[in-house]
Amino acid sequence: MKVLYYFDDQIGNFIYGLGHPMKPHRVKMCHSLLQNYGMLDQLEVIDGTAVPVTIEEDLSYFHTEDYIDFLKTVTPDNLNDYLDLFIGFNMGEDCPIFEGLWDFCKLTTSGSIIGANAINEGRNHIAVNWSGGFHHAKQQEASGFCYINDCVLSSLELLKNHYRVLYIDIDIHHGDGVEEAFYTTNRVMTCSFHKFGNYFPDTGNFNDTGHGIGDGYSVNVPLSEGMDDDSYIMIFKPVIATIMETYDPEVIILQSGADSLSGDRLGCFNLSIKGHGACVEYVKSFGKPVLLIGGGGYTLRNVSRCWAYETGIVCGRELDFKLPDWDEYLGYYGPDFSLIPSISNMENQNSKEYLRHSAERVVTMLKEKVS
Ligand code: VJV
Ligand code: CA
Ligand code: ZN
Repeated sequence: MKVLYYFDDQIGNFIYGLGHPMKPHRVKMCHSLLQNYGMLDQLEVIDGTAVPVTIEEDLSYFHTEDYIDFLKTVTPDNLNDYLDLFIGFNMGEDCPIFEGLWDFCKLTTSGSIIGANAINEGRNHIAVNWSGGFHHAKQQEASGFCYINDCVLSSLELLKNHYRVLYIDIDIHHGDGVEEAFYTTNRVMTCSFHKFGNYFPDTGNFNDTGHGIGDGYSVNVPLSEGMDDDSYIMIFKPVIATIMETYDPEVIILQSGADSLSGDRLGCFNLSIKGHGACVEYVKSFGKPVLLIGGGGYTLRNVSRCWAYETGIVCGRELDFKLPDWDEYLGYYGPDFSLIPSISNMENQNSKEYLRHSAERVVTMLKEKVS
């Protein structure tokens, strides 16, 4: 069974705005690497021509009609006619109205919904959408570069055929929109690892564990800057292993935001692509169906390499350390021109004691509340 891989060539052309850190072009750079590594034959590739005819209805399973109508209607040219809504729906510098926004929302979200649907129908065991992962979007509000929450929508799609869905989030930011959507249910467990303390969106502390029958089913691992591979895996493994034991999900969504990598323009962790990929490998090792989606990642040359490497991982293929030297974007990858660039020498502000204690705390909470 091949891995399903969603990519649409149009996505690379959308521009949030001059100087805006979110650059959809990174998805195209990743695709180019996959192509030049000869990976596309190993994948079942689908594109935006597969966008479901019901996509607008699908969006309304989470978002309100007013909000969807606004996104559908507003353009950079008519923006002034919608100023009240613009403010009410939290548009602005982080979430600008750009040319083609509605098409961008539909194209990126579709990849995650199609992937979830393919898993539901047993057509694929693993599905990938690097153009998804917009974990901050709320029911009727944009937030943190996110307009439509494909993480929530694909969870809802998976719930049609599965009783327990696990959502894991290794983006450096807290997956607040997904957590909020499923805060009071035990049918989707959310688990986010993130920088916490004076950092967007300022939520996701240990004690935020869910509410009502959902108590215990929101898992948060707040971290400080400088997380390196050893530290990350040291906390990731026991937390995920315990979730697999106690919750025993039938299917997993992994939001693999690449802003947790060393040298990210917005991030402050110090993970190598190997360390980031080790999380993907570990999640895959449980043998459950996985929907693998993108997210943050603002140093483009690292994002594309990371996601290409991780596509290799889910296909069971370790890509050559040396980048294909005919890649269209080869110039981005100097001076090393390797798949796995080295990390920085920044200080790790997470002590081993803090990490051990945090893992212990989360594991204890899970054993107490989840069964
Ligand atoms: O920290 C914030 C919010 C502010 C208000 C808006 N200004 C622009 C920034 C401070 C409080 N927003 C964060 C949002 C991070 C979103 C991360 C998304 C993901 O990776 O988790 C998932 C895809 C933030 N950090 C940095 C910026 N905004 C930022 C936005 C810009 C910018 C520079 C930095 C927007 C436009 C331009 N430059 C030109
Ligand atoms: Ca996260
Ligand atoms: Zn992020």
